[in-house]
Amino acid sequence: MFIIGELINGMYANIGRAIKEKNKAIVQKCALEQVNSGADALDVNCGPASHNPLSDIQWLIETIQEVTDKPLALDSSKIEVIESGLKVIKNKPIINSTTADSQKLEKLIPLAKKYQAKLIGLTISSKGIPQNKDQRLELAALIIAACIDHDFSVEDLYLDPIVLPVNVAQAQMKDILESIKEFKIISEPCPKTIVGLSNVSQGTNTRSLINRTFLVMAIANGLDAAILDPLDSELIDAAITADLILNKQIYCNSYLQAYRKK
Ligand code: THG
Repeated sequence: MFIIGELINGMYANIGRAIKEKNKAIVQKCALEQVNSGADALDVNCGPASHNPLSDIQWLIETIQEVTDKPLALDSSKIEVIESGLKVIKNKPIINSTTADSQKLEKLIPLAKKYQAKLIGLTISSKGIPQNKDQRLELAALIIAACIDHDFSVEDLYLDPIVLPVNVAQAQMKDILESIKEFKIISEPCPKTIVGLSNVSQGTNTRSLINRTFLVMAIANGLDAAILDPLDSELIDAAITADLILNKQIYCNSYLQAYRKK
């Protein structure tokens, strides 16, 4: 499981304040804690309150790159913010994200090629969030077709079915999980899959348990990557154990210690 730490997001009060006050220490501590807990990459999002997202994203990236060389996922719905971030990123970037809308695909796929970035494709369009599995697969096929048209490797594409909170979209959970499995059979070579895990538990009072249970079910459906809170050690242990049960790691009595990434 490829783990992208979600905590550098201006939506969190401490990070929002750090961006405003240009407090490097808070951002750098958050980056290192996530990496030391097993994050393979870090999501970077200025948050909805940023007045200067083009410069804020560059400040965040440069601040994080002073303490770690892990890949960074540029998380913004604005193409200009992603483009601004790409200019200062050192290691192989992850673009988070494009939608299935042609005006986004036509700009972001060439940018991903230019910067040799991985690309996250949300199965969403200007018509809104899909209501079922078929709509998700239709949007996934549009994104894959655009990648093929631009000669962008589908293996560098991570399709995201859009995870919704279980307390508002309970009837869709099964479709979301099945989409993860079926995205893989749309094309050969097949795309990778990713979710924003914490969405599933928003507004509930058993967040950690819901996150952990959904993650294990998604891994059973073939999930490749997740944006999540790596400081939740029970969540990380569940992901390691799910990989073990799927025979991706060799069992030993101390497998948790052995496979926790340092
Ligand atoms: N897919 C992709 N990228 C994404 C998402 C996705 N990026 C953003 C988001 N979804 C993933 N990141 C988060 C980060 C935090 C929370 C949820 C998802 C979260 N935050 C607390 C809340 O809203 O309750 C905030 C708590 C606080 O303010 O302190 O749950 O789906 N590709």
